[in-house]
Amino acid sequence: MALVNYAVTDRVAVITIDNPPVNALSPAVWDGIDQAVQRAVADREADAIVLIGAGSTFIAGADIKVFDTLKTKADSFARSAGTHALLRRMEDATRPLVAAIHGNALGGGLEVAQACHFRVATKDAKVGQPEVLLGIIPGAGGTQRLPRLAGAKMALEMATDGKPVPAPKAHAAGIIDQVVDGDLLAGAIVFAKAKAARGEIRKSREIPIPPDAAAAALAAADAVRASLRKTARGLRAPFAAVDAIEAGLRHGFDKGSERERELFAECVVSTESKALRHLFFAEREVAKVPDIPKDTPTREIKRAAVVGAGTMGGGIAMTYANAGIPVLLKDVDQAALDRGLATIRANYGVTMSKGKMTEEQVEKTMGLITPTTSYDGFDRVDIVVEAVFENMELKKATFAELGKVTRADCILASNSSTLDIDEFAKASGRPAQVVGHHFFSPANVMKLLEIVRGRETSKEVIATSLKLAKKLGKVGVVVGNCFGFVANRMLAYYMREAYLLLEEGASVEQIDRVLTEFGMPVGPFGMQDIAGIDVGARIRQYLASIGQSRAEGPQSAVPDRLFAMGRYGQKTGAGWYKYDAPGSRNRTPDPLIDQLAREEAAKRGVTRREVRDEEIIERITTALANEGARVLEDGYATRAGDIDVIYAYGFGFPRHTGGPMFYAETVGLDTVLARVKAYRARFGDYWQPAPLIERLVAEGRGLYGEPALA
Ligand code: 3H9
Repeated sequence: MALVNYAVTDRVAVITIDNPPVNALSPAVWDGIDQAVQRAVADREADAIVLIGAGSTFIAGADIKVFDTLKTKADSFARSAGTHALLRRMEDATRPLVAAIHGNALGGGLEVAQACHFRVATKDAKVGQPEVLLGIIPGAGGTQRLPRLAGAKMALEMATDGKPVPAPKAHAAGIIDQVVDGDLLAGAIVFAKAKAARGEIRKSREIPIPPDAAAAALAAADAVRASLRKTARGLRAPFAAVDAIEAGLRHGFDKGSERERELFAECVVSTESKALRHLFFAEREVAKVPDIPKDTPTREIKRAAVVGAGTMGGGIAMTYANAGIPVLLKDVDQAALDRGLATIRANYGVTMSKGKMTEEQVEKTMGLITPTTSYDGFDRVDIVVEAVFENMELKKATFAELGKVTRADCILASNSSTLDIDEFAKASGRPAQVVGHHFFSPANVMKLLEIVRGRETSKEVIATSLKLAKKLGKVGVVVGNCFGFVANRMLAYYMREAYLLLEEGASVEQIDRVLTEFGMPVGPFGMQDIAGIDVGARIRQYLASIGQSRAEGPQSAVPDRLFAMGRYGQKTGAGWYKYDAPGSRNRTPDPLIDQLAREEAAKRGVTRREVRDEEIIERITTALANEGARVLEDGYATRAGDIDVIYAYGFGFPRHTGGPMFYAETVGLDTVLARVKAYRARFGDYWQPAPLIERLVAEGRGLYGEPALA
């Protein structure tokens, strides 16, 4: 089969794009469409043309891999001339040209459809301009044709938030001309014939924008820019999309198209776009674990149980219920269960107040959660997620019980964030079934699931976990079983540097501000106040009891002093910040922290100084990358990209940097290495370059196999 096929049915030329899995527009597909449309125009047997996708979708966009071949802005600008001319040729077809959309028409896919004269779609189809999510803008006329079809307000929204729009909404907006019930191709042919009979052709680029609408649109563009300044700080692409739309509104289609090409060319070679494209593929790559073949058998998870109705357990139960999987929620006594359920209800209340769920949906979902204080019914579940306190003995005892009360094929997962899951495996008596399922707080919101592979975890359990993660709406990443796994092992270094910077003279507010300006949703101290200072302190106590610490180097005593004072963070009304009341998010700086930091600095003989914002970023990102490289070399993560995905989804590490490893590569591994050496000279031998980084720098290679950003 060719990539683009041509046939004539009932005097309608049907052009079918067949480039599995998503009909991405590779150069050959672009050419194929172009030639097929010209053939149809010349075909005496055809009165109209339908363009449709084979398989499960219309066109998911340009082939993203091709963007890597665009090395310079000038090259990209020059090449886009061809695409624009091609779409204009399509639009100039002398017979009605109808796009028939099912599945997705995204990015270039929607732009191809916009260059058709009409668009019909199935009810469940979606259309969108998600380019900004890849750090680019619609580059095939989308910033010019969409405002003419849908109005500038909707076009601005679609081009800056990147969210797909369902067909009925797109129909109401004018993007889709007809929603087809029943067979799409048959419906499209009827539609196309009717247009041919009336001799109707409508070129999107010629749809006029009345002067009053243009004035309102310009005001809308300003409003969008103002809101992007808050929500898209540090990003270029969303602003570029607004600029391109505005250029069309002010100067017409041709000048607007030229501006679109310039802005697209500028964006496609940007680090922002390279980083976002890297994450797009890294996110899909994580599902591929080298020794777990695609055909590894998996089990269906129809019923689940969660042990421990605390914050994490409750969030995990919600995650299962949200995915429609009935779940038992067990805790030791009714009071604990009542507290857990009250929190769950409150969380759903917030979802409801945001209009994301109706009361009926909440009741139905909560009905899937069955509270219990016993193990009754555990013999019927397919998976148990243990979410009791982070305490080795308690967890081992829980696994010993679970080994007895569940079926032999039931998966026993632990939500431990740090501890050795092989210990739980041993305690359960069924090590092949034991796996770590490390959710991130809040478990019902954060998209990451670290799937921790124990020494004896079976391949079937890993494959099932990956499939289950998808069903739960999570991105599952398989990691090895070391202390803290990947996310928290690296986080210990992030936090070490934050504490030390504090003692050296930076303030809590400065460090949090610098990290949020970098793009983190919350700084390290704000994050700890949310997660609970007690959690980290208890882990440190446990490690001290077995003679270990989480990261080499000086351990600041400030967090433990806060813990001793009962300052656990938001929940106690005080932590690194002061809060209006326990549970409140309204925070103010607390001079006490500075005093504690001074005392600890004096004890360690540290001279306080003014710390530059840049040093904060450099120290923290260098610590993360250096430890990430060790994680990689030790084999606890499969690829550098897996670490990037973990940090993007587990901690909200800014996507436009590509994750901590990709960021290190954009900074330059040689620079990272030089920094580690400089820190060693300045602070002590606990700073040691990761051997992997030393080797890669010596060989002139990058973390991704190649010099990644050549
Ligand atoms: C664009 O169009 C720019 C324009 O303005 C034109 C400028 C000139 N390219 O996600 P899945 C692969 S920018 C290449 O697992 P799902 C994907 O890597 C583009 N490959 O499936 C995976 O490969 P593998 C704008 C692509 O069902 C496989 O297809 N468009 C592309 O969960 C299956 O993907 C977008 O940003 C692509 N465009 O979700 C849409 N798309 O099997 C990007 C997918 O080897 N795509 N692949 O791992 C998506 O959002 C989702 O893939 C989609 C399907 C929702 C379509």
